[in-house]
Amino acid sequence: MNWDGLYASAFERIRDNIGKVGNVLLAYNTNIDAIKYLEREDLERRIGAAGREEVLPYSEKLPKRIESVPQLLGSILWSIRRGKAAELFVESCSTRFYMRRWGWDELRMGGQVGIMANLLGGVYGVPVIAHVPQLSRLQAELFKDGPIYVPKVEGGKLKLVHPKEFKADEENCIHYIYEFPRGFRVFDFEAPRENRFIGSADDYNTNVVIRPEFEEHFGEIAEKTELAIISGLQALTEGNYREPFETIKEHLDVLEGKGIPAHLEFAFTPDETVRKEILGVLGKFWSVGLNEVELASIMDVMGEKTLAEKLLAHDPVDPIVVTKAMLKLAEKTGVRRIHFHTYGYYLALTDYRGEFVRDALLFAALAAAAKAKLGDVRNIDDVVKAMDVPVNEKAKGVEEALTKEYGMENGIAEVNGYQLAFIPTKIVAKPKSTVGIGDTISSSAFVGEFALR
Ligand code: 8BR
Repeated sequence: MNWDGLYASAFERIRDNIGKVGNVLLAYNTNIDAIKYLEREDLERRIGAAGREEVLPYSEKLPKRIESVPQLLGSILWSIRRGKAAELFVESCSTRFYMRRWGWDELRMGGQVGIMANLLGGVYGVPVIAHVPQLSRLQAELFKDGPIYVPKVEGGKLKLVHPKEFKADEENCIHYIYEFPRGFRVFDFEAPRENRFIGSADDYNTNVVIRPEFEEHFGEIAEKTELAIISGLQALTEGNYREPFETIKEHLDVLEGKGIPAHLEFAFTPDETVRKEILGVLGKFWSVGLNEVELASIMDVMGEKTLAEKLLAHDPVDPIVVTKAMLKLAEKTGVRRIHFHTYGYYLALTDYRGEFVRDALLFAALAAAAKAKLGDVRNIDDVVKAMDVPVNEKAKGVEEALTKEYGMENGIAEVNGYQLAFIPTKIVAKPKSTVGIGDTISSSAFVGEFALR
């Protein structure tokens, strides 16, 4: 297969047609990521000042949430000792103030909506309407220039303005990211691999607080919308999901009623009750995007334990198992498109047919590779700079398995009344950044598909 030829032509056609795509509604999560690169002396001094005996117990067992400075420092140590990521909600305002004074080395756009708004609006020039739970000055500055809009109501009238023009001086939703490299030492501990601990000083995204403009004027916002991408439901828990879920269901009904295709970006959702609720509304979506861990977690709540285990048993992930899981999900929920991505390849199962589905996946993989290679993608022409990244060799076996099992040709097969599209991805050997790659992949493929229709 001449994948590089297909890559090049998919990119060109999407670049030439992406200008046709109208407003994309993005809801609900946007925040500020504040990155702090940990330093040994600084951290040891802080632990000493907070009291070593107070701090150390939390490096053995994480608290449920952070209510004090020793809990914060202990949780950071917990991550360092294991080389594992963890994320906790920071409850106390004095600890939030402590983090704020500790400071950061870098600020980045956070939350799937924020990341996708900057990619679609700021890089591709596709107009987006974004839900930003709180628009502080710091948050506004993280938006790129371009056709990115937030709804603003003035004198009862709805206007669309760039986030920098919103000027409402709202609260900061900051996710403090404490990063450490492999081999990082504090006292006698040494990090077995690089990772991060995240303390979320954010009451809005964690509860999916929906802005009044979106509660009161959603019909009008939807009127201006051509496509929608929904994300951020992963933060909900059994304790807080009911209220936002009511509004979200209303929003989905409005979108469905107007025939606006909506994509759900299904990030890992630790709470099982919430995962079941999401499964219950999946049929209202046109499309869903997920990786192997997320697909396995859905199989789990569908009672498909064997499939869930098999999904996580092989590297690269067994594509026949993935296809079976996607079929189960599509048949159970009625969702029309499932986009699966893993390290090395993507699949899309759709209840409609056409090479444009595969070509949109190729565009997304090129965008992901460009992001990994360059760190920041400034405009759509930067995406093509990833053409020289080689197509993943390991995906050859995946392609062969799909050809043998389903008679796949040119990355397309017919399976149980659905079309299955496959592509091998381009993998950057030494990525500059992998933050937000999943969001880049899903939004590029979804929007790319509609550019080709
Ligand atoms: P998730 O965080 O949603 O799993 O998305 C990450 C995706 O990024 C993976 O599925 C993989 O396809 C892609 N990816 C990663 Br991780 N590293 C990459 C790299 N170095 N080059 C290209 N794609 C990469």
